[in-house]
Amino acid sequence: MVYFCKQKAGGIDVRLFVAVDLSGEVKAALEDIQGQLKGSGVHGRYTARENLHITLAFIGEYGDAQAVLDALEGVRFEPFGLGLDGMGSFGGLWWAGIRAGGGLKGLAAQVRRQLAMANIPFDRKKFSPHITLIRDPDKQVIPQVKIPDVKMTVEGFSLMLSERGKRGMIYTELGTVSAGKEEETI
Ligand code: 3AM
Repeated sequence: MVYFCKQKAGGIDVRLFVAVDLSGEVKAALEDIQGQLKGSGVHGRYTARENLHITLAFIGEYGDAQAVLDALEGVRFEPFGLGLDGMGSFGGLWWAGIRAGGGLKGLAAQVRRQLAMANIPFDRKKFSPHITLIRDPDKQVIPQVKIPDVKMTVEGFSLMLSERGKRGMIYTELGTVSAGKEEETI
């Protein structure tokens, strides 16, 4: 586990979630899709490039980020590949789908198991792998888009802090867990 922001990892309640960060290439492909949506006249709250991620578990307001980091440290996984796979929606939230074999679901399951074992509350809704591209689009139907053929290897995941900024959400990595390693030093 690498800790990035120790000063933010304790004390008052903060909004937390666990996520896989995406490679520059995958983010560029997602921006390409967002560009196609914009080109089709879709307006709404597009996810900023730096906020594109895959949520593994949503914890919400919680006071002890250090305890969460400690729990996540117990997750063991091997690197796995993922690619993009079409688009879908949860009501007014449009997302890019993910093709990842069992690796991603296995990782989410393990993350959630570790949180549960440490009595850290999280949203128990079934994991549905997605990357949010836009919220509150002003159209009902997703236009036809071409999904770029990109792939990346997931080598780690992070505990994220979510804060409301003047221009939208600001996500900050509090720590990261790497694949295939017993112990990590800074
Ligand atoms: O962008 P995605 O969908 O991956 O939607 C929020 C975002 O996920 C989700 O947590 C991620 C970081 O904010 N989220 C926010 N509030 C939530 C809630 N009350 C939530 N997920 C479940 N329950």
